[in-house]
Amino acid sequence: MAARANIDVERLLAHYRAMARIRAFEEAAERAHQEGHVKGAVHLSIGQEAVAAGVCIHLKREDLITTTHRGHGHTIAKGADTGAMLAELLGRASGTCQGKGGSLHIADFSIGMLGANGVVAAGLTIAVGAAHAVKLRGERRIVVCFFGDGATNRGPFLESLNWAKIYELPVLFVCEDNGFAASTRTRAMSAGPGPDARAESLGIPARTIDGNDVIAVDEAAGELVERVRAGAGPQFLLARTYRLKGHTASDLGAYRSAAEVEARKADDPLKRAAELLKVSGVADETIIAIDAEARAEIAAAWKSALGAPWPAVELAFTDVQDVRMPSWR
Ligand SMILES: Cc1ncc(C[n+]2csc(CCOP(=O)(O)OP(=O)(O)O)c2C)c(N)n1
Repeated sequence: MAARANIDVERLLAHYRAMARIRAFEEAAERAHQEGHVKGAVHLSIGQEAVAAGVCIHLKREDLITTTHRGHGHTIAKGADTGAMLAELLGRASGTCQGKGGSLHIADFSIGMLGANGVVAAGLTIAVGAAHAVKLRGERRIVVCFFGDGATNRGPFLESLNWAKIYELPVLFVCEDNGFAASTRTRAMSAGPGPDARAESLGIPARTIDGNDVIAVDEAAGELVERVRAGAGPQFLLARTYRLKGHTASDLGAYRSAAEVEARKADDPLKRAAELLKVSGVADETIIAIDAEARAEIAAAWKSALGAPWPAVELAFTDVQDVRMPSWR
C-alpha cells in the first residue's frame, strides 16, 4: 500500500483501536452463538467496522443513535460497555437490558443509544422522532440513524426522510450498504441510481464514500455532522461496504461464492487501516498490542458474562410492556 499524505496517525490509531474492539466483540458473539450460549439470532458486522468507528468518533455522549439488527459495532463505538453487551446476548441479569432484549434489542440510554431493532427500517422513524423532540426542546444534541440498504426499499425510509426534511431536523442518516439484504443483492432489489439519489430527491444533501476506508468515513461524517450541528437540517451518508460473514451467524451464504468472500477480504477495513498505519511509520508491535488489548477486553467480558446470573423470574414483567394477561404471570 502506498503512503497517504497528511495522515493523522494518532487519529488513525484511535480508529484502529475502535475497530479492533468491535471485531473482537463480533468474534466472541459468533463463538457464543456457535457454542449455544445465545438463544436467537446474531447478526455480525465483521467487515463493516469502519462505518461505526468513522461516524461515532464525531459524536458526544449526549448525541443519540439508532441502529439495526446488525448494531453491535455502532453500540460499541457510541460507548457501550462490552461486558454488559455480551451478557445481554447471553440473556444474563448483568446485560445492557437485564438480559431481556438480546442482540437485536440492545438499548443503552445512558450513552444515547436508543436501540437496535429487529424490524427493518423501524430505527429510521425512531431517529426522526427523537430528532423532532431534540428540536422542539431546543437541545443542542444531534441524532445519527444507522440503517442498511435493504431498509431503503421500505416505506418508513421515505416517510422518515420526508419528515426530517420538512421540519429540518438535526439528524444524520447513515446508510450502510453492505451489498446484501439477507440473501438478496442490493442491486437486484433497488430501482434507480441509489439511496443517495433518493435522499437528494427530497432535498437532503448526500455524500457517497468507500465505507471500508475509515479515513474517508471520518472525513465525510465530520463534514455532515458539523452541518447538522450548525442547524443545516438532515444530511445523508451512503457508505459502501461488504458483509464478510453470513446474514445471521447461522447463514451458510449459498447466495454467494466462497471465492467472492475471499476476494473481498483484501478490502477488510482493519487490514487496510493496519497497512496504512505501517506505511505511515507505525511499528508492527503497536498494532499487535492494540489487537491484544481488544482481545483481552473481550476475554474479560466473556468470562464475566458466562459467570453472570440469570435474571430473577419475579422480574420477568419489570420494564416490559404490561399486557395485563393474568395467565402470563
Ligand atoms: C419489516 C421487516 N421485513 C423483513 C425482515 C427480515 N429481515 C431481517 S434483516 C433483513 C435484511 C435487511 O437488509 P439491510 O437493511 O440491508 O441490512 P443488513 O442485514 O444488510 O445489515 C430482512 C429482510 C425484517 N426483520 N423486518
